[in-house]
Amino acid sequence: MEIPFVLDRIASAGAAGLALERSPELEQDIGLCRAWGYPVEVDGGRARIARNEDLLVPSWLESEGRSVAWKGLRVRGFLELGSTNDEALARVRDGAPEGTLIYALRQTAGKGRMGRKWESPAGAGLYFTLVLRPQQPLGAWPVLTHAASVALHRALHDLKAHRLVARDLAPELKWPNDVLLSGRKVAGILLETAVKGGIAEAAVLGIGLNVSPDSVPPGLSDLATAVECEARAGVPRRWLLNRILAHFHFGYRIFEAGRFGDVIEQWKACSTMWDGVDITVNDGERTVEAVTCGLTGLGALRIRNGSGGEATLLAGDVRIRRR
Ligand code: BT5
Repeated sequence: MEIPFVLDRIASAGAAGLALERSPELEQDIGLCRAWGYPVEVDGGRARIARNEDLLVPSWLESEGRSVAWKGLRVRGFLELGSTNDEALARVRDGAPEGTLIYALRQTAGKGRMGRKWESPAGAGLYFTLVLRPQQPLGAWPVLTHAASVALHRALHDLKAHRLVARDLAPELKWPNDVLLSGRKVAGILLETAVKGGIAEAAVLGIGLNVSPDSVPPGLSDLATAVECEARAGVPRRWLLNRILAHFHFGYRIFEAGRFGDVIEQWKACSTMWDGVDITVNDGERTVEAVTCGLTGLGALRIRNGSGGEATLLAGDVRIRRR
């Protein structure tokens, strides 16, 4: 269900507020916005919403995102969706341009890789997907996951640099698509390709980031964490999303310039697990023990097994073995 349009109208009216022509539909829409956490005030026949850095209002995100980076940003906000990636794929089929951003306050069927689930409770995290129409060859598109990981890493660093939190969160990247805080997963990335007539026409880049403690799946507290758990402070979601978009835009320009190796070097600078680390790797079929020995120029993981044989992994699940 899309966020009622009246929220954007109220948000755009600023402190003066929006003069209301009262109707049952309008009352219902304002009630819905409030129920989903938007503190709309109605006073003297005018509706207002106080601006802060946390609220995910489509028009605010669109104007802020356009001013920092994505000139063509088009934001569609949903209270609830199955999956923002699925919505983005559907919109690609209808011709959605690059820079279309879909976000939801809650996902009921958030997707991980290989048919897994991404738990996405209401208002607790950031769940969003960006439509991209890369000009680079399809074989290089996986590098977009690395660019997104770097963007998340930098945005999390910014929290301390901009004094929004007192603690350095020390984010760490784990191949291929995880962002960790204190060794636990705080964000995941799902890159999917939209194919039309056998030709890849767009990439949809989905990101799930746990922000408040409620976003950590109850059964996964050993493996997962949230930004606010690590920061021990409240963290404004829209500010964070804007930082992620700005950093990703920077990385995407490097990608579109064909400088894939530069993106991979940036990724390596944010991770300690890509060289000389004992891992267990599952490639979907079997699990083996190995040692990491670098990344290829397109971000595939090089590994060496116990008998000295080397292999290159394009996808898979990696666990770090502590000696
Ligand atoms: C991922 O998959 O990490 C990709 C997650 C991408 C989610 C975003 S949200 C917006 C967009 N729309 C979508 O539908 N998806 C994207 P994978 O590496 O396969 O990890 C999935 C595994 O992470 C699950 O099997 C759980 O073990 C764990 N997990 C599920 N929910 C989690 C959460 N909220 N926080 C941390 N771990 C979680």
